[in-house]
Amino acid sequence: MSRQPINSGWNLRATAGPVPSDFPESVAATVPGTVHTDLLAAGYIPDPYLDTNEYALAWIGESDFEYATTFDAGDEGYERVDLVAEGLDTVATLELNGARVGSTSNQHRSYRFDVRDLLKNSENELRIGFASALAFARAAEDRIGARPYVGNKLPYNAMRKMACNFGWDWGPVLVTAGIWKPIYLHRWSTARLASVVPQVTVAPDGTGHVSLSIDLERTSESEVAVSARVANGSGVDVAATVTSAETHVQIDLDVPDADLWWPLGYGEQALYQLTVTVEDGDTLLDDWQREIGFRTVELRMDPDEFGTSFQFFVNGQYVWIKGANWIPDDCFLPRITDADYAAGVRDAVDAGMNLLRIWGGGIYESDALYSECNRAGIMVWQDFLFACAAYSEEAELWDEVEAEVRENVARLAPHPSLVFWNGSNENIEGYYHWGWKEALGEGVSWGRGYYDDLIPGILAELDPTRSYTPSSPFSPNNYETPRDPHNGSVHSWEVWNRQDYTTYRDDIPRFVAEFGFQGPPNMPTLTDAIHDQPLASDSVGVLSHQKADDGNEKLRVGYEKHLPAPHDFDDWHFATQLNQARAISYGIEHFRSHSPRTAGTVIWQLNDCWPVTSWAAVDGARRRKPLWYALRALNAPRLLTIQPRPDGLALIASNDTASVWHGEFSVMRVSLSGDELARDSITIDVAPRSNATVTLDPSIVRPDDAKSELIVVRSAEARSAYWYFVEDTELALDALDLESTVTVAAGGYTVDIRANAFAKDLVLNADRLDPDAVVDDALITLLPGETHRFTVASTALLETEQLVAHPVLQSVNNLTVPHAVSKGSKA
Ligand code: BMA
Repeated sequence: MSRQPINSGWNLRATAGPVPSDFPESVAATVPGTVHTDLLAAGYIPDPYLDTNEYALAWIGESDFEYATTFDAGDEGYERVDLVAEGLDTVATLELNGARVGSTSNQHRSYRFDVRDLLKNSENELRIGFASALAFARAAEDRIGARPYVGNKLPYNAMRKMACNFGWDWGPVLVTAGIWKPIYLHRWSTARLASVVPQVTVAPDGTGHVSLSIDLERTSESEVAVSARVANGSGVDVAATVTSAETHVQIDLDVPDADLWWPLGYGEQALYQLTVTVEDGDTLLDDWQREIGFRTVELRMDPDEFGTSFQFFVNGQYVWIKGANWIPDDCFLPRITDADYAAGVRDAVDAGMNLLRIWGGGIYESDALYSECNRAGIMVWQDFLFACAAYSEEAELWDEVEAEVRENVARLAPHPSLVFWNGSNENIEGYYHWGWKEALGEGVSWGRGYYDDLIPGILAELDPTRSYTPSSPFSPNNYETPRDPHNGSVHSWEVWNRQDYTTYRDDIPRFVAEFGFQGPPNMPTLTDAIHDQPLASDSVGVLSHQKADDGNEKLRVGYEKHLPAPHDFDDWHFATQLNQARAISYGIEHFRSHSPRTAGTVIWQLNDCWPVTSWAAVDGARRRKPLWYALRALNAPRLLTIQPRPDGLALIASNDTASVWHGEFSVMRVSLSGDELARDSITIDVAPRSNATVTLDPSIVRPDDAKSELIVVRSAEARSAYWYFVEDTELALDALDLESTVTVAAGGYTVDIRANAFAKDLVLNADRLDPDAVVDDALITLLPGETHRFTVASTALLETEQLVAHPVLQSVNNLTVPHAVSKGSKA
């Protein structure tokens, strides 16, 4: 067996479409890659992510291209030589030495063609033509019937290509084409592993079980030895061999007393190597290796006093889900490196998360992302790729979906981090609540066949070890009420679209699989991408990097009840980032305080694919926004929050650890000038993995002067909790009055701050001075006399006074009490 990559000598030409007349005869191409990134590397197009370049480059998605290369292929005497394309984007026709090899129309599958008879011993020429995916989608829509979809007028639901490539409410329209995954010649004889699907379970007595379903492709019916082995490099080594002349082989392995894989915060992530080989005598014909882990995972959707639960259990243990939605990390998928995936997972781990949901408008994520999650203890929820649209069930689409689902379930099944499959994103909600049912009428398919029949059928065969829902949101008790907060999961979008974030408290949903609030990217990310003069929230570049319906207006309506109006663009930027963090904090503190009735939150969204104003916690240049720091605090193993309860304000101590939290809390009502007005102390044992609720004393909760007082709860083990009686629009804040000392320290700077007056939500935007600077914390509130040390990691030589000057150092005080307005800039 041998693999010969075909990754060099490629070039690219345009073959049809609205191509500019100066398009070069041929452009050097990178494989794997995309047309856009090749044209960018050749200097032919400007960066699509900058300013309004996206719009000027729309012709690329409307045009046809051809990739070509030549390669030598000696005859190595194998019975079969296959051309394997792991991923083609998307409408491709392949030709080898002038002969047609095949054609494709599904980005989410791999393709294998037997080309032995077409290959020459000397130079071979491979050509892959890519027809415009947009033109294909429009024609497919005519063939299979139009169905409703969201966003731009581009029918992404008529074909199998990453939906958000056609534009989303956080993403540009950049319709790609290209060889997006490796392509190679695979030479083999006798037999090869066509598919290996392990089902990994744990018996009640702790025995780990691996049940392997192995499919072979063969050139002959001779007997081969198929072996499987599970080992962990420290004592465990279990193996079995089956000799067979068949194309299907089943092997079962038991690992007594298996070490378990746990989510982050619950235990170790024990991993084992699973190896499968095929041998013919002494000759190794093929092999396959993956990391696996032993754990049980279960989504319990049980009727209870509140409705129907939606609770994840791992190894029998209830897990409060602290999750985030993950979108494709770059519009140009081949550009995403393993290091990018590692950094993305690090963003989740460092923020104390335990789950990523791979959203259905993107891709079946890469094994690199899953491997990072396996090692870090991040659980993965994978959507099947149907998002915010009705989908035709015509054979043309159905057959592609079937092939794609089989292949990706088999590919992803080994990963222990994968805990849950979900059929679609918002498609049941769309059918019943967005007018599709009425628009489509009776008897027109809309995708239910995929979610109710095709996918669960394939899962029953290939992966019965994981739970499945047909869509998110989903009500297990009633298919037609996916928005019902009492039953199953919800996507909470009334806040952001229509309602103030305080309405999060109106419901106690069972599980929140999406909710979010927008904020702009960090300033260097914004100014690297947008060169408007002057910059303003409504300047042309800023608006073209805001894709949400009425996005800026929703930002304004979202903060105006809570924050004083910003004076200039710098303050607008701070206020909107702050309000994003506030809105989500408000939601999560409420939701977490109701665990396990509410069993988790999955924020929309962790990452961005380009520089944009969006719901992301980490921006498109992987800079952590204030929301990210808020999430880290909200996901802390021990959290204090003050919440209204029927009998008054209550302190909720949330203990997401395995041991009892013996909490001693000091509770104070203080004035903004620092005077203690009432004091109480609470001592309480909070059981492991649970919340304790204590109603606060009336002396604490009744202010003398609501505008100048707050409640503070302190504990040695958790971040302080604050409660204000009025919004910041009314709060009697003074001008920011700090004493600060900046010291050069190993790896950067320390910024010591002492508040002379109450300082609310201090954010040190050090990346405004050094784009690579990273600050250790954000959103710090100080009573008069209190101190805080920020640590700034930076290798740049910074003007130390600037580190503590507006707008690098920001706070709500700056919004309340006008500071000098920066020249030439407006909100
Ligand atoms: C939901 C998601 C995404 C979208 C987000 C914000 O609909 O599933 O489609 O980006 O809300 O609007």
